[in-house]
Amino acid sequence: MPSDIEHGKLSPHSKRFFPSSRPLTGSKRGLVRLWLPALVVLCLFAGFLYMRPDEIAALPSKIIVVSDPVIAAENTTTAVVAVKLTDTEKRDAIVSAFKHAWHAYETDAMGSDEFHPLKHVGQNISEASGGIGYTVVDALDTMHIMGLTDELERARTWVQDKLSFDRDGTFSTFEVTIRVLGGLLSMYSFTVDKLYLDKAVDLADRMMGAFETPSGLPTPSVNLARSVGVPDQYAPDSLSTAEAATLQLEFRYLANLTGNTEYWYKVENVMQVLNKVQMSHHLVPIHMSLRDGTFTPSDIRLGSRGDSYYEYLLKQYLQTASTEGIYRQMYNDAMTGLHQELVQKTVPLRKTYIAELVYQGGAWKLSPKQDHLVCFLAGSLMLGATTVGAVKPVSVPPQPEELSQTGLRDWKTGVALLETCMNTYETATGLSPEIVEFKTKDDGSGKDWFIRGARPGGSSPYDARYMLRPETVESLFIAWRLTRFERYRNYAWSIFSSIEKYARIPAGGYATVLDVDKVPVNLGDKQETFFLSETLKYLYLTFSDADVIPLDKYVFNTEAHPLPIFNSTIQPKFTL
Ligand code: DMJ
Repeated sequence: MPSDIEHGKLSPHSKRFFPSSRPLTGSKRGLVRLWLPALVVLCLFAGFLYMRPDEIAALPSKIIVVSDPVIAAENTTTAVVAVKLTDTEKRDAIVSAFKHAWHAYETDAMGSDEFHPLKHVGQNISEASGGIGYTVVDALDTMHIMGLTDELERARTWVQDKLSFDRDGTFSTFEVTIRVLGGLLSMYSFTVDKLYLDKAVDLADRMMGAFETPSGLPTPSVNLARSVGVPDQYAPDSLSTAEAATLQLEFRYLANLTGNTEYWYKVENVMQVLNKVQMSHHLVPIHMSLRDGTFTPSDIRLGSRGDSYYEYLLKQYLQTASTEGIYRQMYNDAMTGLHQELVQKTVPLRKTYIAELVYQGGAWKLSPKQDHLVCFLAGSLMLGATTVGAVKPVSVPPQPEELSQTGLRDWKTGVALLETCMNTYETATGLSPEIVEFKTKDDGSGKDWFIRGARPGGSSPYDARYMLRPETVESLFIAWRLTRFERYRNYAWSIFSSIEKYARIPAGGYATVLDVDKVPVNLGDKQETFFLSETLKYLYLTFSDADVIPLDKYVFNTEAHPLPIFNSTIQPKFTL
């Protein structure tokens, strides 16, 4: 059904809202059918204003229709009107959750890389050498965005007085980049406080040794005190593809800030190496060789070790104001490969999911398994559709004629995948498992996914856990921003409510739910740092106004640290 209200105006073409100016000659029944729904909406709206006078100030200047014009042609959604942007009450509830998580960490483990909220203790990644501020730095910009000035001041003091990267231990090149370097750079972009830039430069300089390999691909780990790369002890030639290709936003932004081209060219070279060994479908196996930069025969997936390669193709293009066509091309090619090889539908209910290609016995075989991690792709596809896939300025929500054929394709897949991701939250706790498998045959049970190894009364398989992951709320945030459909806020709120109900520890902090289908829950003793940097930030932004970190001014790194879009002062070497 096409929208009757567009961008705050009643469409002049809408007979429903603007019946002909000729005198009405139809029957009374027809008249009632025309005006009754409008009257009901008006009464509800008046009632809303009466009940919530405080919200009047928060009303947007426009009334926004919430039916997806791209999907509407297929008649799958119902229009709902969203009447406000900031939802103060829900946003404040998310801030309270952040404080509950942060204060527990601050009390029991301040400065430790990781936090075990049940034991009330912290732990460093490299115990021998000391911590590098994983949790503190990962959480800084969320505090800044939420306006938590006291907490932020204390955290800044810790960064100033205690944070040191002179650590003679082994640290993941990828994790340190996305969490610590990304967090520092995001804070610098918001505050222009030199403390954060100086720390970022110190850290980046110590990481440069990771790129000293025959191929130029970085070693998976790095010793920060010695600035030397550390190969994997069991597979010294091997590196995860996503880990090599998820450093670029951070190092490129730092290069642009400082003028130090070395940061830029080291990570750009990784993309050149990757591009040289592209397969015909432009999807990437999850392992590479440090020696010669080729792919090692291995699984192909949008989940662990593959995911953010695709995310950063799009975001590298967006980061430099859509000027580097090479990334646009690589992204488009990869999304076409994705649709040809991996986009699948479940058999009973025809839900869209992203399968994996498992490498076995010398060949790739399709497997109907999907990590929770894959749910980032829903929002990524929608963001890509409205940028790379746009043929003219895109409305909110996007109109079909504004998108190219591939843009339309990606939008529809993103919307459908997000619904599937939400289906995986239909569990006893309302939380999604780490990994699901989709049914390829109808077993008559009315459900089209399951958790491998889960049996009634049996012990909980690893796949059944929810570890406070952000990917679905990340996609809901993007979907909300690009459409303003209340449906996405409702989904986000239901996930947040389940986290509150089942993952919150009354004494402080949040923990992993070990089995999403078991109530009462058993908790695993870890509050992941991405809960503070990603999950709660995306939830907060979903209930905030759209001009808080606007999507046309920032790219979020894969750990949800916003980095500004900029016009590069550095001449790229990797071009079309
Ligand atoms: C985060 O550390 C990042 O989003 C990363 O890209 C993969 N997943 C975790 C959170 O689930």
